[in-house]
Amino acid sequence: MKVRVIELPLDFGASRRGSDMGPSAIRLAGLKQALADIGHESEESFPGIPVPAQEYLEEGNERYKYLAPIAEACGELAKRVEKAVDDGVFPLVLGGDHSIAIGSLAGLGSAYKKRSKIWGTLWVDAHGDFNTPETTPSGNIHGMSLAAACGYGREELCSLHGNFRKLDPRNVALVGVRDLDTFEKDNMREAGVTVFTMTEVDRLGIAEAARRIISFFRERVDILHVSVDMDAMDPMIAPGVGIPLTGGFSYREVLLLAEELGTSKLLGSAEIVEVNPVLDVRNQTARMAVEIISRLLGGTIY
Ligand code: NNH
Ligand code: MN
Ligand code: MN
Ligand code: MN
Repeated sequence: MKVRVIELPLDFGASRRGSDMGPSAIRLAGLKQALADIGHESEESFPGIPVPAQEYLEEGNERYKYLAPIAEACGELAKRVEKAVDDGVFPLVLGGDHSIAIGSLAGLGSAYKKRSKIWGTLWVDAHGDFNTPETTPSGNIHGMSLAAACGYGREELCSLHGNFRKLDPRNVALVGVRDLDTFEKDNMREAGVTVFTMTEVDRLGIAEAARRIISFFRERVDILHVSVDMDAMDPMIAPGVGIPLTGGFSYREVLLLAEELGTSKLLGSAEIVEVNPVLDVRNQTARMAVEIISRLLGGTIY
């Protein structure tokens, strides 16, 4: 299968700078070779999506900072992701902070709607990213991206790339979650997303949790997107993220989950975000990202 790498080096959806360097760190960590090693040809989506530097932008409203430039870049990302599905290649989106998922999910929503395919999303993240401008504690749009794709939040984001709800929240599951804001939880309950908490992972073990996650999607959808925020991992293995939060996935847990997803035949697209080389140690987090991508795309140990 051909993989099309689509990069969106945008970091102003978050308050820590630096995730705009994520895509080049992931390339440097050997992405192309890793894909070739498991038998995938890869190509890049050229020319890159133009992104202004944060220093030259107006922050705008403090409840949804940098809304206009985020919407613009995400609109371009949505087109490219939709085109990749249309071209029959596997879209692999590299961020950037997690606000870029608004573009990926809009592109996928549009591509699958015209094919009448039912699709879902697995959100691998320490956070829910289910705030709205009313509930956000920070005004950072990376904390609102999943909500926007499910139709909650600013019109500019919800109606990006087509005036319809891109993703049905009943076909959304989150895993890795260990830090939700109070009112964000209310939003999630109202929307009806499913959360596999870290407590459940602890109780069941990752193998059984992965089995349940995969059957959740098998029962509901034709095709699955996975969006991986590197802060789902424990900071021991992924220190290069904006908000490192203790108690995340271990190296072996995340690779097992990725491998089970990779062999499930459900995956139609993937996205890796929040690799922040400014905060990283010897590019460790980008190398971890490459290992995760390799398993998601069907790479196995033997
Ligand atoms: N929930 C917080 C907010 O809305 C933090 C979100 N930060 C993330 N999300 N890194 O993945 O601002
Ligand atoms: Mn996130
Ligand atoms: Mn997060
Ligand atoms: Mn938080």
